[in-house]
Amino acid sequence: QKWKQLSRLQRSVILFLFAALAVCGVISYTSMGEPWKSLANKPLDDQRAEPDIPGLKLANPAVLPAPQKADGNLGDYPQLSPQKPPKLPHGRRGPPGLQLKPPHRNMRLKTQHDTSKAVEGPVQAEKEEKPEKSVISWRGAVIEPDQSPEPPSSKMQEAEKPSSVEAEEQKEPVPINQRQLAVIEAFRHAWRGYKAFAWGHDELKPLSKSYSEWFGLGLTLVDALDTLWILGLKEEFEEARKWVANDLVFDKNVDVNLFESTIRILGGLLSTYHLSGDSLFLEKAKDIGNRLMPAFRTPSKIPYSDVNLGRGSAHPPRWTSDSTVAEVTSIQLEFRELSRLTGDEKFQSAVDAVTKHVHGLAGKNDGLVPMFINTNSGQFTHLGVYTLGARADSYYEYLLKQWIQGGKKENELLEDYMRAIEGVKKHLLQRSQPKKLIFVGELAHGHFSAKMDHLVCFLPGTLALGAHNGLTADHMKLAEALIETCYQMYAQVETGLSPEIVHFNLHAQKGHKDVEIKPADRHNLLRPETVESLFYLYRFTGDKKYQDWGWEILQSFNKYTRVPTGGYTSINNVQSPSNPEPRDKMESFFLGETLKYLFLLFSDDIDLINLDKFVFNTEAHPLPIWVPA
Ligand code: DMJ
Repeated sequence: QKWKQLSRLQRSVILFLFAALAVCGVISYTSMGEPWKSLANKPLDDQRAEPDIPGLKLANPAVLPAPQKADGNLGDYPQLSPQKPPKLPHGRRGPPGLQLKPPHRNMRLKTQHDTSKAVEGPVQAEKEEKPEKSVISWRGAVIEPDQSPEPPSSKMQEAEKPSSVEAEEQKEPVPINQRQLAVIEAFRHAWRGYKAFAWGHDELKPLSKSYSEWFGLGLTLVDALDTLWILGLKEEFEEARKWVANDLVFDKNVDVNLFESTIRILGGLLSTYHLSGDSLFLEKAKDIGNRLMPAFRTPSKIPYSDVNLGRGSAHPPRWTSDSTVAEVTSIQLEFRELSRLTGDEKFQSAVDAVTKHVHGLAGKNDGLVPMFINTNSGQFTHLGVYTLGARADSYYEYLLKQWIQGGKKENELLEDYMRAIEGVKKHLLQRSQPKKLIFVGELAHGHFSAKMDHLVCFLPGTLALGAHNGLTADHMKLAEALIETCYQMYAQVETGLSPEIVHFNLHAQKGHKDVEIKPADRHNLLRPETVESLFYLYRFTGDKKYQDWGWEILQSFNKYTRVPTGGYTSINNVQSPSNPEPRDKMESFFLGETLKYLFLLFSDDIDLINLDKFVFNTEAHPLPIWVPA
């Protein structure tokens, strides 16, 4: 009525004002754009003096996803149906302002469809958003300037305190697709063998229908706990839980390797605690964590490689007083998380001292580290050899991942990571012939070697994770190039499976492929690194070729490593499809990592272990990213 009473002129003025306001709104919205993208796309050197970028927001707080429901016909692999492209997380924000939800005590297994508990949706959560803080940048990375690290004890209060807010988003369940079902089928087949012939022992020997012991701690079972949870295998999980409750005992006169037991057992228990909320797993994690601490009692505080869990004594390997660099620098995510959960600072203090010491150590070559470190002197030894493969690999991975875990505040970690990647670019990258694949070689006393371990294939995933977290976009480009190379390490081989080590051809020769394999290197241990990187690349790009490559790899595993009576086996000869020479051993990381990453790679649900909320340890056990203070 009032509108009708206005004169034509008055109406025109009002309409004009509305139109002007709308235009201003559109202009200011589009000019804001996505500030982290423009930052990330600048060349590295241009980014050093990047001004503050207000409004830039980093990691989302951790929340705990419900497990996937797994059912359906597992017996065959029907024709693949096209999948919807994933919602890419680049521009996506999780519900901000939510607290880290401590898992419920005695929580029962939940399925994705179990939404009976109160949940806070994104709209409500939006209201709780804290005012955003300004950021500074360092060589292409974004850093929160005013958040000093908190002592673990106060974080523990936060982690253990029950929260009134359920930190779960209410969302439509994403159905399990055919490729995921094929992974579940493979897992069940492997589990069947383990259960029948190796239950409670470290590794299945599927051909001899027996087992091998390494630490005598049910390694495969513990390593596989969170995979069972993520794949939604409830019955198997309950059975395994019972074994942990009744039979997993660490008070044993047994020598274990500090690194291996940390990443596989401590890491596996911590992530299972976070996913399931069952305090049994935290209790077990505390127990083994305490028993591993004697390893740090060395003159230099660089830990020994071996610890006796029952006796509380530790020692280096018999032939040396050196430890491996990757081993002493890739236990940090787990020990830091244990401190946060228990409130006991000693775990974090011990590993942070190692990180700090290595940060300041001489003997690096443009951020690249040697492979050994002496536990008496604390100095690097065997100087002059640099690799991203065995004995150094996860040093680089944990620099980035600790930085992410801690909320991107610990600048020295980032500094070392960025410097190391520059070192890789400067000293270790080369192109092969004929396909001109970019690969990561090795440097020995100034001489380049075109050798690349399969282990190096963790790098594309790590680079992509860094780029996703605001680091320079050329890391993503390198990640894309390197994952192509890792894929070719499978595709160019007769069985479609990568050998342990390849040598790349630097010169084109008639009839030769890029990849050469020496007889001593042609085994395959069911390793995860390539499918791990495929998972990250797919999550961050949505390019389905990465899923297709992973699918090819799964089929090759099924064709050449599957043992009919249950389980999968390492093989000796990836170049012989007629006789790949089974080794009669299923490594625990096949269940802990390889099949888990394949399952996640085939999923289009970015909340199935959301990478803005969780960071995977080097054994594929997801740990929460700490909530910024
Ligand atoms: C695993 O134990 C871990 O991924 C580690 O970082 C490297 N070796 C194996 C898998 O290849």
